[in-house]
Amino acid sequence: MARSPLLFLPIAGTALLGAACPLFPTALQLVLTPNPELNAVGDLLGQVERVQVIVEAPAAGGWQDLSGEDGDGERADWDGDGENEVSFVSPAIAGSALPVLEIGVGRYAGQALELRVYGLPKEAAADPDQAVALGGASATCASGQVQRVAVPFNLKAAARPPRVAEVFPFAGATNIPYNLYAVTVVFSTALDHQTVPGAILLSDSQASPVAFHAELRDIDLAIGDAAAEPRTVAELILDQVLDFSYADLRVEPGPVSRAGLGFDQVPEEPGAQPFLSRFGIAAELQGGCPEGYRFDPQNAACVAEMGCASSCTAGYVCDAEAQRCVEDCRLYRVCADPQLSCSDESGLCG
Ligand SMILES: [Ca+2]
Ligand SMILES: [Ca+2]
Repeated sequence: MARSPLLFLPIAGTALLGAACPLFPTALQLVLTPNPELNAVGDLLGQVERVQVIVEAPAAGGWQDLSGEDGDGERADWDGDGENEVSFVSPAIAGSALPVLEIGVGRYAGQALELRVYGLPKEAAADPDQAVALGGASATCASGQVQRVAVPFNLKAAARPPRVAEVFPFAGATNIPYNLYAVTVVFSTALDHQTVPGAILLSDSQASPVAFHAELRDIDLAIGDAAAEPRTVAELILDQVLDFSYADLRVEPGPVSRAGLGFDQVPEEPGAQPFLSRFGIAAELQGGCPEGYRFDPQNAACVAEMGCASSCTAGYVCDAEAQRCVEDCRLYRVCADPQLSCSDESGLCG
């Protein structure tokens, strides 16, 4: 039997490995590690059929030093940077655990290898653009060692239940103007618009409904050269002034994403949870609209400025340039656009 550098071992086989002689004297074992705050192993298994690993050569010149150990790997310029990488694709995942991926390192012992891991959906070609899950690691394996590496591996936003990514005014804002023009809700992905309106509720301090009409639109959030990330925005245009002390915004489970997934604000809790925010309202305005708002003379109302410094919900970070909350790339460790790298400090791709 030909030796393949890429093996797929069930998690349950871990104990056996310690006793057995590894197939490759120098190898990396990638342990795919979902973040439970985003998705459970079962969520990934429901959508990921195969795993594609793309290994970046540590130095220019490609993979000629690998001496044939690329085995089943396919050399190609997978990220379009003019240099070849090697891609390995797993067989279809069977069982109830994510596979451990073993890669023979050969002469690259002692050198840092950059690995990108893609979760391919059913019937998809081995193409990173089709991936529904993403992860990556940088790993160095000493000669003669078998090195285990935990690899963050999570479903991409469009493949997870939709939730609220950001809201304007900021969730929990305490001094919003009584003549606010609108409350804006930005969802984590694009939704089926028909499923949205009835799910959004706004109520006053007496729990009575606040009158508004919703306008829905989709925006594309482009990060680098990667495929744009579509999101649905619901603008709740207020039909009354806010003459009470606070207002409660509630987004109930109900909206469904384009991928057919139902809303859930808290993935780590079983069942679907709503999004909740209470806004405190200023009865009087001293000197016009407060900071963070601008006056709109046409509607004689204060409009919340879209800015993200303090508005991002869990799992998002503020991209000051785009003035948007974007997904924290540290959840994947890599960026959807392979030309960009994820900053450990900011969680932004750059
Ligand atoms: Ca390349
Ligand atoms: Ca939940």
